[in-house]
Amino acid sequence: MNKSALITGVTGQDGAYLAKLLLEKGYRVHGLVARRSTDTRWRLRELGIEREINYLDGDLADACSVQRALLKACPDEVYNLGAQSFVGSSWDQPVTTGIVDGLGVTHMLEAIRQFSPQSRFYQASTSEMFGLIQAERQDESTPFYPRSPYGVAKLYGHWITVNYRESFGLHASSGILFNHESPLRGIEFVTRKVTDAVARIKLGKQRELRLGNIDAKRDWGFAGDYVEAMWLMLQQEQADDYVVATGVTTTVRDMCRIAFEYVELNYEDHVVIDPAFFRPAEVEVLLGNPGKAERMLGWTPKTSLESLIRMMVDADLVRVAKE
Ligand code: NAP
Ligand code: F7E
Repeated sequence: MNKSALITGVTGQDGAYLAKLLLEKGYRVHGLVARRSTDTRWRLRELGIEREINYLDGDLADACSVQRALLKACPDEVYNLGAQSFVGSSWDQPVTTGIVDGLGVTHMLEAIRQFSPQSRFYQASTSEMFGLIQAERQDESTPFYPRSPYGVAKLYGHWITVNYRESFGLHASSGILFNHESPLRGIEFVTRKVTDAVARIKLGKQRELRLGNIDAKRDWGFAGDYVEAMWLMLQQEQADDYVVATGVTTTVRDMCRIAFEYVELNYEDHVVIDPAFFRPAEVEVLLGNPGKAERMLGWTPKTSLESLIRMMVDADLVRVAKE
């Protein structure tokens, strides 16, 4: 019999790529979708899978809705990707971020414990938990030091996942994923903000790009590669925690240079530094060590930052030209 999966955050970047991967593997895919007044399925449409998902109404902040969705889906695997995922907004909406990204994980785990303890569980943890880094290269044993309400909420989500695994024997794994991007990335995140602006500037629809701290460094990978690591974690006999990263870190400045140079422009002619985009507390540098994922899961990143940025600029050139 084919396996089934419940994905929270199925309309997000990772949810869309993961749904596609699981559908290709023959899974029946259920997606928890919170009620919104606007259409949020554009990513699933772009991947051509909008009609292949069974949508279940529910919000991670609402424990009853999560339980109901789990009972309807009876999934072999649950991927908890739903979150308020934008670090910048987490200072403006700290309580919502805490409820959805922190307590929402407990809602999922508690529903699994009570109604579906055989379901395997994946928690979308994050390199933001390392924040003010305590080691030059961060791995599974590096102490955490979050620097935003988002990072703090996700740290709760991470530890409650570990705790339910140790307390109740649930097959619950936490993927500590470093930044991963794609043409389906939300426009508020810096890579997509840059590639969208590059396309607009190239096509004469915009002149400047306003950014914050371009000296920040990130370990950027491709979302399509990273969802494979999520799936691999749930195929292991034992649940565990894994860092997923490329092992290469780059400044926002150099990422801009790559994007602008691809269309024969110079970023220095267009980027304007705007204090409005600086954060109350910054994560200056992140650099992951994916050694454990490589050894235990046989996972390696396949996409360089250069090809990722080229892929994103190409997609944005097509989108902007169509407007
Ligand atoms: P994303 O594009 O922002 O998607 C987030 C998803 O969560 C959307 O489908 C959103 O639904 C849904 N959601 C938001 N609030 C919800 C609620 N209250 N109840 C149910 N669903 C809700 O994020 P992503 O980049 O795909 O990331 C997926 C997960 O990985 C997130 O948990 C994120 O924090 C984590 N993560 C991401 C990265 C990264 O670099 N991308 C790295 C590490 C960890 P709507 O579309 O309706 O808003
Ligand atoms: O910022 C700097 C900003 O918003 C990256 C989420 O997926 O990855 C993501 O969080 C860096 C930061 O991603 C602008 O200050 C400069 O240093 O693209 P971002 P993030 O905050 O790293 C982690 C792993 C997650 O878990 C999150 O869910 O870029 N930066 N100027 C800027 N950032 C933005 N957004 N906009 C700017 O204008």
